[in-house]
Amino acid sequence: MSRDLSDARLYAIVDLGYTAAADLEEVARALIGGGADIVQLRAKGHEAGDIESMARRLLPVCREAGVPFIINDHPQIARRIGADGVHLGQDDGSLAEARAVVGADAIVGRSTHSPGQAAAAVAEGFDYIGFGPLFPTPTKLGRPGIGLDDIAAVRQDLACRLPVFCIGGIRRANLPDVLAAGARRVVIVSDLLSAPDITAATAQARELLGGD
Ligand code: 3NM
Repeated sequence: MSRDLSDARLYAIVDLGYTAAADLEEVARALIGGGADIVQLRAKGHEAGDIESMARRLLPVCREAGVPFIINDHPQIARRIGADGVHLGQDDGSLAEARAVVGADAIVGRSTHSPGQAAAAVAEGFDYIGFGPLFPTPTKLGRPGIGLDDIAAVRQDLACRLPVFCIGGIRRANLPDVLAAGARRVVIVSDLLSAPDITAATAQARELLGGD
C-alpha cells in the first residue's frame, strides 16, 4: 500500500457513533463498493483493546479492495495491526512522535481547523490534512462551522504540497456548494452512514466529486 493519496477524493469513516460494532465489515464493504477511496475507523470513547479488535476485522476488507485503512487517534494500534496509517487531532501529539511509532512508510494525517493550523501541518510534514468543520455537525458536537470562505486559499496555498480533505457537515445535498467553493476532496461521515443504502449514497457522492 502506498502513501500516495493523489487520486483520493472521497474519504469515508466507519464511525462507531453511527455503526454498530457487529456491522463494521458490512458498512466498510458498502462504503468501498460505492467508491470510497480511503476508509478510517473512528471509535471515540471505546477501549483500545476493542478498537484493535475492530481494526483487525476491517483491515482485510480494505486490503482486499486496495483501499488505504487509517486508524483514528491510535498510532500503537495502527503499528500493531499493520494498518496503512493513523489520523491525529490537534491534541494528539506531533508528527515525529507518531512516525516513531508507525514508521516512515505509514500515512499520517492531521485534523486542522484554521488556515494557520493547515499551514503548520504542512510545514510539519503530514501526509494529508482534514480541514474543517465546514459546518456544525452532530458527529463532532460543540464546534462552530468555519464556513466555505477559506477553502480556496488553503487549497491554493497547500494543495500542491499534500491532499486537503474538507470535512464537517458535508452532505450530498451541500457537496456542490463545497466543490464550488474550491474543495476537491472531502470526508463525509453521517450522510453516508445514515443513508438507507450506503453503497448508493457513497456512489452518488463519488460521482458528484468526479475524478477517477
Ligand atoms: N472531524 P460528518 S469534523 C470527525 O473538523 C470530524 O476535524 C472534523 O462528520 C474536523 O460528515 C468531523 O458527519 C465530523 O459531519 C465529520
